[in-house]
Amino acid sequence: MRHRIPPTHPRAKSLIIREKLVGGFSKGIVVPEGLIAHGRGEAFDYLLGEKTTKYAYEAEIVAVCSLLLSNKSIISVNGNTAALCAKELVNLGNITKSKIEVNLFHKSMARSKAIARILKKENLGEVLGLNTKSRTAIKGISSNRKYVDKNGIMTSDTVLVALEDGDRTESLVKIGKNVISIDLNPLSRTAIASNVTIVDNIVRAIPNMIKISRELVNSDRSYLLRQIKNFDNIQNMNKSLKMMRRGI
Ligand code: PTJ
Repeated sequence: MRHRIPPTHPRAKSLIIREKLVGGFSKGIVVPEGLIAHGRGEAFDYLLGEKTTKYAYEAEIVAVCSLLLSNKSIISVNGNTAALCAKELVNLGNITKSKIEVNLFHKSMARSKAIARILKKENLGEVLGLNTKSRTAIKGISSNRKYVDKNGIMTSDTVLVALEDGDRTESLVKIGKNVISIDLNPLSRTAIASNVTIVDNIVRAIPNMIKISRELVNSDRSYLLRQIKNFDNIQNMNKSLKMMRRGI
């Protein structure tokens, strides 16, 4: 870490997250745009009281049920998510048997390799998204996010995305993927287009989902399906929005 954050500082948690991103930027993992994106997320998080709401937790339960029920689930990793919670993403992937694919908006092979290195350091066996031979493109996406792995996102049934742009989320849903997103902005196109939207900070959402996965991994399929059936994503997002209004 570049700067030591005094643990007694009232904003210590938030400052440590910033330092992680700045560290990720120095190592070539995070793009400058990622720092700006984080600032937007922080503003929404402030309105939530920087806590996981009960609605976000409900969405996290449903997201885990979807991952556990999927035949081929994939966690999509970008610069910010790798810098903030590489270890936890690998952990969640292991428990839910989800593969991990690097997918970047601001694409660069050097950055993909740097992200793959930190995932491997967390003992991830296979990192998808780097092999140009198995690369294919999703139609209808103008950005470099369209490039996905034939053996990963392209042939998956469920995709977990975080800090994502709306274009790819909409396209993934259009081609029949079940999309789970983690996005602090409940008004974003990603949040609106997703099948399950988690309005929470990724640094809280992923550890919560690890805990939930451990609790649910041996549950009956019928129990998992029931949780999904009883969930209304739009209603849940509106409740998060109401909490933010109350925050103001
Ligand atoms: O590493 P790359 O090249 O793939 O680029 C990643 C960024 C983040 C730059 C790119 O995906 C981007 O520009 O994202 P957007 O369109 O700014 O969207 C990011 C969304 O994530 C916004 O709605 C933010 O509110 C939200 N967000 C930011 N930080 C967090 C967050 N959501 C959850 N947890 C956060 N920590």
